[in-house]
This record gives sequence, structure tokens and C-alpha cells, in this order.
Amino acid sequence: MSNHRAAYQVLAESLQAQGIDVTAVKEALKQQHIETPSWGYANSGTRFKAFAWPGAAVTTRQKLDDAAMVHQMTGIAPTVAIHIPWDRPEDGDYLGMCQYAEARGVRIGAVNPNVFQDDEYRLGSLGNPDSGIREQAMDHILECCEIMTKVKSDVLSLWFADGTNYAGQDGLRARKRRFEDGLRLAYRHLPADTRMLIEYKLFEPFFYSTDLPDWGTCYAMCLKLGPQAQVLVDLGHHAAGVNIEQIVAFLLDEGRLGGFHFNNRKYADDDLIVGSVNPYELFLIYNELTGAALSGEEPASGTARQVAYMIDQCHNVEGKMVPMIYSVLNCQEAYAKSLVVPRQALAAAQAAGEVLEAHRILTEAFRTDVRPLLAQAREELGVPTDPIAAYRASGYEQKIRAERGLAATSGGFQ
Ligand code: RM4
Ligand code: MN
Ligand code: MN
Repeated sequence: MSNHRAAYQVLAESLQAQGIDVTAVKEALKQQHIETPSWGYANSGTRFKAFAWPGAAVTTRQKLDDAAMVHQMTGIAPTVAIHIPWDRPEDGDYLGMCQYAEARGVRIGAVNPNVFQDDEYRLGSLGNPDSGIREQAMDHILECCEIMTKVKSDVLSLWFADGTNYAGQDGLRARKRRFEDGLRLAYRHLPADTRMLIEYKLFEPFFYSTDLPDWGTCYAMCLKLGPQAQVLVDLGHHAAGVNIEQIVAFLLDEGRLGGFHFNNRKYADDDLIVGSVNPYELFLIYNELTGAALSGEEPASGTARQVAYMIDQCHNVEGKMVPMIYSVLNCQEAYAKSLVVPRQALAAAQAAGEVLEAHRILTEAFRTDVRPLLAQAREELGVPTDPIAAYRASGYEQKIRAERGLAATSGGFQ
């Protein structure tokens, strides 16, 4: 499979003529790392209905098998995020789980506590007016800190479903202080050399107030906590029209961008394939990250290099494996386009106030067909040049359908 070669030569020459170091671009592409979520391999879906998909994973081992297959096809998805208790091993053997993953060529990534599904959390977790329930949530988060050590994870990824539905339901300042206290306690228990990433979400499941509704609130919390606390940007958690790349730029420049949850929103938290609706936005986000990483300006540069890139999607009608591979590839393509931005020329146009020339330089990079470059990078990485076609031809989908069948779903209105 080397039919991309001629196109690659033409592209490489044109990039080199613009001063782009193509070898460095390929090296960067080979180092890319996108984490996939264990829960994205299982049946899950909207609030109204979760459609069962034949072959969808049920056990954590099956989810790890699937993640390993995505990594085999792409070469850039070597870690898997876990959600506790969804991935709690029945025998409590986290070491065994870790070894199972490693034997398949993947590692455990972020540990995600779940403080939103127990009946006790009707009025929230860390923001709950009942101190006993706040303690229950804290115990679970501290358990997850211990799990991090067992599975060799360096990221605790926190998302809270907390908020209120009615004006007057609870004190807004009181809830803020409860969160501050809870996060401070969790921070103190964070294993050494690890990070706590705090996710915000505009609204849902509560609709009057959300305790951590935006990046600014999370940023303020992180400043109070310390350097191991950073903000996590989930692309699905913003209002329509929000300039996410500007949030990314601000947080990078302050050293507080910790990670991403990639997906695509048409309205909030849709969990669709990242880059499927607005690849230009994904490119602009990567452009900020790559620009910061290459700038050498601290803390932005070092922060950009540390960002945890994670997918947070639950596919409901389009299968499990193929959409996950697509998502990884869409991130790869957006990253590649950000790597071919001629940054010196862009900076010169910006400094000269040449508005549309600067815009043209950036959009030219976005319009560049980088597919031959990606095929070349994949070939050098030793993975299929066309991962989707290779997956379809691999027989894996037929195998899991035959072995696992159709699992029962949960969720939706019953
Ligand atoms: C939330 C949020 C969290 C994810 C849960 C399942 O909307 O994005 O990151 O863990 O969904
Ligand atoms: Mn998320
Ligand atoms: Mn979400």
C-alpha cells in the first residue's frame, strides 16, 4: 500500500518550499497521543434511548481489547481512560487489570470518579447540602486517588453533575464554598507527580445553576488549589458560538490547561464524533496548542506539551469501533494541519497588521490536503495507511459480534 507516495512527494516539496520541516512534522505526528474512553466501547446513548449495538463491550477487559484494537489501527491511542465504578474489577484486582491492558499494548490513562449515579446524589455530590453525602462523594474520590497509584495513572479527571433546578433551592455561595472545601481535600490526597483535571459544563443535568459552569470558575478553583490542578475543556460543554480556541489560548498562557475531552456538539453534550461538524474549529484549537508548544514561551509551551488529549464520546446509532477510530483520525488530521502553519510568515503578517494576509496564511494551512502526509507518517509508524479500511478488513467487528452478541442496554426513560 504505497499509492500515497507520489502525492506525498509533491506535498512534501510544497511544504518545504514554505519553510516547513517535514521530517519534524512527521516526528510530531508519530508522537501524538489520543486517549480513548472505556465507556465509549460500551452501549450508551441519549437520555431517551440507548440502542444496543452488536458486539459492544460489556466487561472492562472487552473495553481494553477494543481500545487495543484502535491503537493497533492508528498507532496513536496507547491509553484508555477508566470510569469508576463502571470499570471496577469484580475481584478488586486493579493490578491484574493493568497487566491485562499492558499485555495488549495499551496502558490505563485518566481515572474518572463517578459521583452522579447513586441515589444519594439527587441534590449533588460535593455541593450537596447534606455533609454525610458530601463525605460519601469524597470517599469515592479518595478511593480513585488510590486506584490511580494501582493502575499507574497520572490524571484524576473530575466532572460533577452538581447544580440546582430552582431559584432559592440552595445557597449559591454556600455551594461554592462546599466545592472549594471538597476539591481542596481531594487535592491533598492526589498522588505525587499527578494532576487533577477539573471539567466544567454549561448546564445539564441541572438547569437553574451548575456548580462548575465554565472555565473561569474552574480556573479560579485551580488557582486556589495549586499547580497540580488544571482545567479540562470538554468541547461539548459550551454555549453555541463560544470561541473555544480563545479559552485554550488563555489557559495555556496561564499554565492551567490540563486536558481535553474531544467530541462534537450540535447542542450541548451530544458526544458526536470530534471534528465531524466543524473541523475548522478543531484545527483552530490545535493551532493554539501547536503554536504554544513551538513558541518556547513558558508556561504556555511546557503546558501545551503536557496536555492530556482524551476522547469523551458515547456513540449511540453509529456503532462503537469505527466512530472511535474516526475520532482519533480527525484529531490526527487537525493536528497535522496545525503543524503545517508557516508560523514565521503568520507572525510577520500579524505584526504588520495585515489582517487578511494573516487570515489567508492560517486558512491555507487548514485547506492543505494532508492525507498523503498522514499516510506516510502511518507507514513509518508501522500501522495501516488507511486505518478505517484496515479495521473493516480485519474481521474484528465480525469476531466481537459473534462472541459478544447483543448486550442489554440501560438508560433512557423506563
Ligand atoms: C459528562 C462529562 C464527563 C463524562 C460523563 C459521562 O457529560 O462529559 O466527562 O465522564 O459525561
Ligand atoms: Mn467530558
Ligand atoms: Mn460531556
